[in-house]
Amino acid sequence: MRTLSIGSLAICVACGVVAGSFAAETQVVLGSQQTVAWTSKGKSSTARAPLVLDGLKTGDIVEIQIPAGPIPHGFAAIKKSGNSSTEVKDAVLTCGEDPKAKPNAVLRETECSGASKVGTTFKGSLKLEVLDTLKDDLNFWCVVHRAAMPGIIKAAK
Ligand SMILES: [Cu+2]
Repeated sequence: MRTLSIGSLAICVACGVVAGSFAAETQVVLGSQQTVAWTSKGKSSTARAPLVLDGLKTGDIVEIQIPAGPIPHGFAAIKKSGNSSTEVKDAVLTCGEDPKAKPNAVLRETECSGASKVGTTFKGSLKLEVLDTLKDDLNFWCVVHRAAMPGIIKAAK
């Protein structure tokens, strides 16, 4: 009994040290199954007001979650030019891509057990790690609902 409690204490101390030094955070973005919107931390996107994810640091994770349901969604980075937007591929290093091929990438897809989910509709989770190249705002949208479902990823200032 005594040996057990000492062992538990040692484990707790080690966990505290690990938790304290590991600062990366995950911001979860949900593709709503009630309406055409991204939601995160109680906020929702609209066609006129993008969902804003801010304070992102190198190593943080943006996790796009799309639950099973009637409304399909997907994630793609976009570039804005005046009133129009176009999907861009150079901003996200996707599964299986050589980092040297995309020196301008600001996000990296992780958990690559299959084909990349970037730019496609999917159900489940897409995790994107913030790279140290993220300085400028990165705009994104849903590949299905496009301009009706915008978002912005902002680096910590
Ligand atoms: Cu959508």
